Amino acid sequence: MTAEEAAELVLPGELLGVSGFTLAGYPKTVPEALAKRGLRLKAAGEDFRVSVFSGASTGDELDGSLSRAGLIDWRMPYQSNASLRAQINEGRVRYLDVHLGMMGPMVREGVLPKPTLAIVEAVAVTPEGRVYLSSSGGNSATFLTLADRIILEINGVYGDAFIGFHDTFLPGLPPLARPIPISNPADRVGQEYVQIDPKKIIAVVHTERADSVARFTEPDEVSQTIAGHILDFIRHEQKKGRLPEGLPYQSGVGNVANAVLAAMAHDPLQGMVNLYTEVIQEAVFSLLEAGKLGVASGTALTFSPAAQEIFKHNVRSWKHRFVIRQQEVSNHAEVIRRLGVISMNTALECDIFGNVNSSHVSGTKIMNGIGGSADFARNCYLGFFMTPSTAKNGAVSSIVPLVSHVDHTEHDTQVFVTERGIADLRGKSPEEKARLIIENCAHPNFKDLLNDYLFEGLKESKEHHLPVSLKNAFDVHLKFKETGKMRES
Ligand code: 0RQ
Repeated sequence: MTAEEAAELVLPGELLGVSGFTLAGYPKTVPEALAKRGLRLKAAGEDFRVSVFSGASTGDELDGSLSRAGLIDWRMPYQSNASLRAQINEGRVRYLDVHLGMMGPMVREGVLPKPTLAIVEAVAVTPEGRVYLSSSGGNSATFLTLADRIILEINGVYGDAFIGFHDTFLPGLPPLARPIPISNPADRVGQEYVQIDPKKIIAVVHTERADSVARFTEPDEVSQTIAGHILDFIRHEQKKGRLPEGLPYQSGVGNVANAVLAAMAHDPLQGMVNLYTEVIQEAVFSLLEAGKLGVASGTALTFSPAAQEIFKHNVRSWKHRFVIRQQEVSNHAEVIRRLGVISMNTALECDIFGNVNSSHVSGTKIMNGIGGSADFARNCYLGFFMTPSTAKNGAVSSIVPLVSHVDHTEHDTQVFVTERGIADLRGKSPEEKARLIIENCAHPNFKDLLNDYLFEGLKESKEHHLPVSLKNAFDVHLKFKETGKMRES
């Protein structure tokens, strides 16, 4: 049926379980039609809102159009859309920011309600109810299995050649959970499709629309410098015998993450690279071109339309290099720890004691969410948090006395990296960490301020373990709030 007809089947107040992870594989035309329907109903004086569970962030066609129409009541577990972000920060959308690897189990355990309607993008569906997902795994298998009604958007841009990338496996729940049999990023342990009861399908809508992922831009100088520090550090650790060669990488969202993969592709000393990650970004192409990609296992292929064309063109020869999993498996603590993943994620700010804020600007305004960063940071073999040393054209230091919101505690972080240098925090006391982070990672414009803070902290906490000065901890944040900069120039 048409997207408009399918949108008429959505009930007021219901919980939608949608496909999509970091702008890959989300339904497009049904959400847009639903937004239009919602606006019409609102104009007629009717209240029409829905709640949306997804894998992670979806495109503007979904999160953007539904939020602008004022339709979203409750949203989980991750977003990156400007309109939706504004509504969350205005308190108009109830947003819960949870670990991406935990969302599916929480729904299946009954801790969170099960979606009543699944709206999922797929490449194909068979009469027996085999659903072949498109460019992301996300939580789609969970939503398709639990929802009573299903709308499928069959997207023609992918073509049948896309079938075969997915490995759909859902671990058991305690007390029946068994080890997940993945001991190599390339291991396939499930099926290429999600099996559903075809009687649950209430609509099939055909579309022909690419994921709206922004074009990959060449890494800037700061990102390249950060990438260089990371690669040098990895080499150093391997030489010292503390880091086995060949461990797989997880790389987070954004420019710096892309820059690291690009740097690996161009580095003559770099051998084959395997990824056990959640988002597979476009930079993976540079590894493929350099003949250095072993296998990339993730839950989303986040490629711009131009990159999707290249991917389609090469899809048959590249198939054995990619595995798309459900996010519950790509982000599973057990597998990440077994494989010994090297994890690289971006921070908004890091403090001198080793805590990291990835999600809330000035402690209050959501940016995107914690995403899967903690699934990896907590369980990895070696973990980096990277950030440019300043933000907002130098007005803000990304290294602060105390983070204004904590996503990753000092107990879960290992190595901080800025363009200024690298701080290996492993095996260091709180004071040693503080001195190292200020010396190696902070921007010179903020070093004296941070050293002054540490001095105060050491004075204030004479007989305490952690040299935190409670009196001055948030001075720089308050200054930023009042003046738009963390210090007078
Ligand atoms: O603001 O948009 O107004 O210009 O924050 O910063 O430099 O564009 O950073 O796109 O690399 O994203 C942490 C958000 C970085 C991302 C974060 C302002 C800055 C800008 C964005 P403007 P950039 P990136 C795998 C892992 C959490 C989830 C995660 C993220 C905006 O990486 O969401 O890691 N991570 N998942 O100006 C005030 C500071 C600031 C600051 C930056 N210290 N104070 N503002 N900004 N630093 C993927 C998934 O899990 C799905």
